[in-house]
Amino acid sequence: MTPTETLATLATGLLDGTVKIVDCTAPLGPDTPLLKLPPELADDTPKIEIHKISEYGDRGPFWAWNWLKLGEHSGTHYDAPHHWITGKDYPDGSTDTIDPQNFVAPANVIDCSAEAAENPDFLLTADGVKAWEAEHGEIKEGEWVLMRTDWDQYNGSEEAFLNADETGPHTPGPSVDCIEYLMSKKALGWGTQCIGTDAGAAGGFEPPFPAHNLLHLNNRYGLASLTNLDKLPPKGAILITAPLKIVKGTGSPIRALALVAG
Ligand code: 23J
Ligand code: MN
Repeated sequence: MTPTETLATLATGLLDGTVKIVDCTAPLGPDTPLLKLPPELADDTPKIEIHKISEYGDRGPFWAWNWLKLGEHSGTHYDAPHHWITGKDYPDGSTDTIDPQNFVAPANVIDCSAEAAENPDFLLTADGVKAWEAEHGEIKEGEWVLMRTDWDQYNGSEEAFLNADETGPHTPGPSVDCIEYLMSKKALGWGTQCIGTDAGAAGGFEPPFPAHNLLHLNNRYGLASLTNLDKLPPKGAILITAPLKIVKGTGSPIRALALVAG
């Protein structure tokens, strides 16, 4: 098939509904859960504010519009290499300089929902990824790897979503060797359904926050607070994840969309 024919086939599938769009995005608003860091570190991303400018009234009779107050790392969002010290010097590492070819890519979805239900501190390891590959096929260069935990079921409550107690947050994520392995496979990046790409306990790992550290060291990307991964096949979905073109941005809320065969 020529590329033109490939796109024509896709166009037909989009129009006749045999290619479906799954929305992998959480609602973005005042109730969106936000990250909490230990007290000695700044985490003053404000709660999202949506301010009405006017709504068809005296202040603008024919239109409605709002202005927003929100942090880059709010809700379903994209982590750019510039977010982490290990990725700070990439000239193509901020939201305005990443090659947009990277914003549409195949997704591998690793189902860890049973393990996460059993143990909120569950870590996916390199061996776990290799076992998944033995069943579903190899992860290839330039593809996303998404950790399905069904954690989106808690997204409506910040307390449940962060799942913190006096010992810190308890949310699933990747082990250090998991991300090392994915970088050796030249994956495009790593996505999760939790507040960030790293596990809740990852501040105490070596290196701390290995998903952030190693993804961005390798000029690769992260996705957080994804939803509806239970509606994606293990392989075969195409993920669209375009950050806003924020000048020198370290990340951005996104509308994460998956194309799936319906
Ligand atoms: C800063 C420090 C630690 C973390 C994060 C940000 C995120 O999760 C994020 O949104 O990138 S863990
Ligand atoms: Mn982030």
